Amino acid sequence: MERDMTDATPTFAIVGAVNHGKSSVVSTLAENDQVRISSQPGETVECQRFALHDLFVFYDTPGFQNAIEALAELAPAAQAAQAADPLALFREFIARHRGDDAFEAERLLFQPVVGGAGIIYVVDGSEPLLEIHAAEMEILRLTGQPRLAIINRTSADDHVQDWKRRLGLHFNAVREFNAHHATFADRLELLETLAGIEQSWKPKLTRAVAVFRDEWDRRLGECAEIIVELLADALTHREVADVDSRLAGEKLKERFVAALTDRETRSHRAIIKLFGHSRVQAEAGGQQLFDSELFSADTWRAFGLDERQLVAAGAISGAAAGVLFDLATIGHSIGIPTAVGAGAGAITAFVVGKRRPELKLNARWLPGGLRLGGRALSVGPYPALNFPWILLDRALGTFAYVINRAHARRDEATIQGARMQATMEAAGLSSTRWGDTPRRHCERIFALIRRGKMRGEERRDLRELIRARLAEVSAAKLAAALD
Ligand SMILES: Nc1nc2c(ncn2[C@@H]2O[C@H](COP(=O)(O)OP(=O)(O)O)[C@@H](O)[C@H]2O)c(=O)[nH]1
Ligand SMILES: [Mg+2]
Repeated sequence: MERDMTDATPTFAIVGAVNHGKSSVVSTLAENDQVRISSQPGETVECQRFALHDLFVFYDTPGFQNAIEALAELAPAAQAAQAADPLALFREFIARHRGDDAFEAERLLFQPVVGGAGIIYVVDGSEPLLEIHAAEMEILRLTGQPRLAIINRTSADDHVQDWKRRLGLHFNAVREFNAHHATFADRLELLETLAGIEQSWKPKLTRAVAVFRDEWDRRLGECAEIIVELLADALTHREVADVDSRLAGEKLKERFVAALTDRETRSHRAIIKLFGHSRVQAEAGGQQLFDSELFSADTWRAFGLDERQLVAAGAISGAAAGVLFDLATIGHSIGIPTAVGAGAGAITAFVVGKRRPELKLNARWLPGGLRLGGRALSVGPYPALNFPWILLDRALGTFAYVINRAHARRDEATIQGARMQATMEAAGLSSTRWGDTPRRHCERIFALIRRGKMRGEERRDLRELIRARLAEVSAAKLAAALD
């Protein structure tokens, strides 16, 4: 590590009392859900290094062990030295106590600091401020290194005001930060605060913050790409079987549903991974990612467009996609007045509403066939108007879940689709809330996908439309609603 921060990656030692949430803060800031967190005090026994995209380095430390005695030794030395090189005192302290069990934690904690690291002091605002904490703060002040204090809370008890008063005397900045509920915006804000605590570090840190922001945009773009690929595959998927094979129609439909379900799960897993989560499940115990599956009646009621929007979507894609609907049958069964006349798609949407249309089994000659020129049974592509919107809503729900889950969480989770949808709906983020213009634009692209005619240009448009939605979701604070 360099003393001079102008070239080195901005580095911070996370220090504080044992069990005040140091490792949790590191985990959330570094987007790393593998940081060791324990309810057993004193579990962190060495400094561990974690990097955030090679832009910031954080050292998780064991915390203080013997702050009062360490201060008794350091304070008179500091006074004698008149702060010529404050870190020299700490280097001497480390050398003097080599092999000394009484100051093992302090030795480890001072190590990155004497190497030039800035200090992030984590305190638990639900614990009372004690004399020992005052000693810790004083030691940190003696280092002369830039210092940020973070007030985290591990329970509802509230001593935050006491902490704030005291921390304000010893630190360049004091911020509240909830290690379990921090969003991207919260993390960004904290990194920006770090950039402001020391003038000479500012250019480097400001650059790192800007690159981190770009990195986030890049991931939103990648996530949008995952969703575009899902839509392109799902809207064109077809299961085919030889008519002579024993694969009955129902079996073929099952195979179709299973293939699309599996395709969706793969995308959701990719999204979960993109945001660095390994404790969030795309499926649990063989069940689907969502408690109600992609093709369940509940899903079709809750997700996607509303009736009015479906009629509009039908007018766009019915005409454009050339999807053939069994108009005669539908017309007869409910007696649609001919005056509806908004195109086949609109009528289908009108009739079907938000119910899931049945999968149709086709027996036909396929060009080339399964065997050359053979007759084949097929299921799909699935023309239901709401299908892409349901896929979109569910993917956005998964995205919203993972970006609002702090990496400090150590519980295993399975995403609850219906709950995500309710949260998104309440926050105005579900697809029913899209403006008419982007929705129509999407609808036209969906129609092109279904006809196998999406070109690079439209693909890019779709990606940008989805990316804009992701940006909107990422700006919303949903973390507390997801617990
Ligand atoms: N509810 C809640 N618990 C937290 C939070 N931060 C830490 N904890 C818990 O407090 C305990 C100690 O956290 P840890 O990060 O290991 O503290 P350290 O010893 O300072 O590294 C663990 O059981 C954490 O799960 C928080 O923001 N909310
Ligand atoms: Mg720890």
